Amino acid sequence: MDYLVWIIYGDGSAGYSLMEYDTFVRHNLPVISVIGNDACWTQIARDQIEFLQSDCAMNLALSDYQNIGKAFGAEGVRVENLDQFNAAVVEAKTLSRKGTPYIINAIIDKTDFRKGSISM
Ligand SMILES: Cc1ncc(C[n+]2csc(CCOP(=O)(O)OP(=O)(O)O)c2C)c(N)n1
Ligand SMILES: [Mg+2]
Repeated sequence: MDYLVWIIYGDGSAGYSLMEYDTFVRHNLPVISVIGNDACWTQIARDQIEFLQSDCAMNLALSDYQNIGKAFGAEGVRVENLDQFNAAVVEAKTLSRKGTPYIINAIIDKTDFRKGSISM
C-alpha cells in the first residue's frame, strides 16, 4: 500500500464504530486507529456532572479495544507509555502497509484541557 488511513478516536467514540474492522480486514484496508482511552465519555461528563450532578453512564472501563480488531483478523496493542506507543506506531505502519489494519489502544490520563468547549 502506498497510503495509510489514520483514525483518531476517544474510547467512547471507538465503541460506536470498531465493528468497521470487519470491513477493513475483508478488504485489506491500511487503516490505523489510535484510541485515546481515558475510560470515560469525558466531553459529555463535564457538562452532565455540572448540570445534573450525576455521572450516570459516563464512566467506562479501561477496556482492551484492540481485541475487537483481532477478532476480525486485524492486529493491535494496548500501550501505557510513550516508548510502547512509539513502537506500536512502527508496527502499525509496517503491518497496515501489508494490508493488515491495526488498533493502538493508548491508555491516557483524564484531563480538563477542553473544559468550556462546545459539546455536540
Ligand atoms: C454518533 C454520535 N453519538 C453521540 C455523540 C455525542 N457525544 C459527543 S462526545 C461523546 C463521548 C465521547 O467520548 P470519548 O470518545 O471517550 O471522548 P472523550 O470526550 O473521553 O475524549 C458523545 C457520546 C456524538 N458526537 N456522535
Ligand atoms: Mg474518553
